[in-house]
Amino acid sequence: MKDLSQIAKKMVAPKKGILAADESFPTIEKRFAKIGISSTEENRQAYRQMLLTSEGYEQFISGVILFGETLRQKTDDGIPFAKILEKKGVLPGIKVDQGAAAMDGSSYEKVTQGLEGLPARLKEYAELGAKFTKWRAVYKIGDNLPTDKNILQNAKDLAQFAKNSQKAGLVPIVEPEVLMDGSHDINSCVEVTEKVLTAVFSELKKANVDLDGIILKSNMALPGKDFVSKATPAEIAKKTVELFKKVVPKDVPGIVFLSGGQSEKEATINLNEMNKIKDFPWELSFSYGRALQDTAMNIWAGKKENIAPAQQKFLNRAKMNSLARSGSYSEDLEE
Ligand code: 5MM
Repeated sequence: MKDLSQIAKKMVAPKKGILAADESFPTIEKRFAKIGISSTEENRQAYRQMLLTSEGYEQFISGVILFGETLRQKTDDGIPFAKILEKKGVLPGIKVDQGAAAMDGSSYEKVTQGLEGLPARLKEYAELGAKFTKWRAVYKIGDNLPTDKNILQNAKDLAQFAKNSQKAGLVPIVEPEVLMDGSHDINSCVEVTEKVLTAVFSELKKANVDLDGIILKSNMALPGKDFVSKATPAEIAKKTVELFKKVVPKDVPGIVFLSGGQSEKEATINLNEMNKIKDFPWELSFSYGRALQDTAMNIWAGKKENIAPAQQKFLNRAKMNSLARSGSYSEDLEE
């Protein structure tokens, strides 16, 4: 357990955050479609190679969440991606859920899949060099949604995932994501997130998961994408920290945010605003996917000649978020 707690602390080390590069096949296909390239194994390897072999991001990034395929892939020179990360002192992690499926045939609510055969997969991932794992559950806010039944089922499964990961010597990133989809206000997001996190921590406790050996990955308190107005960074920060203080035990070493559809800058500004508050017991960090990759991916666009400028953009985004870890970011520092 001491090892798990040390890894967890390293994952949320000051000034650093986690890159989420664990897009599943359907998600990477969607992202690549936007830049006009097809999701072939070759393109996925080339893209992840561009990101993972970038120089200098290890100053700002403590770990990378990979997709199963990527953990088994190598650079053009035959070096496994996990080794590239290891050499940089960056922890390799792995998404172990197998996506979300409709709950009881309902098209509205989803339950994350992947518990079957999980111990065997975890063993293999640890052998391939993974140090941590991730499992994401998703909740949509709507009329009477999410239901208690859905919240409970996802919480139980997150706890089983976390317990199994710890047994395999891997630090679980527990990710219940309340989606930004919809026209709800920020208070509805606070209410649902609080309910979801309460259920998650209750199930983690029942499953005897060691809280100092997990990382929580959460959404921020935000109004829905289609709500009439945006919230200010100060309001987002205040409401998010207040809600965490009610439900996240202080033994948890860190909370990392997903960006969930915020722009790159919004995600950085909001994290910065949170870290200005300072009065909380955990590290508050980032584990962004889109908010670390969007510009870099657009510039790369599948072309070799764009690798260097794309890497530069990735490095810059990682640096801006690193500054936000201590509340030292300001927009005039942007390139
Ligand atoms: C990178 O996206 C991850 C994988 O999602 P799928 O299983 O749907 O392909 C996702 O879990 C991600 O780690 C988090 O949601 C954070 O990503 P964003 O883009 O929200 O920061």
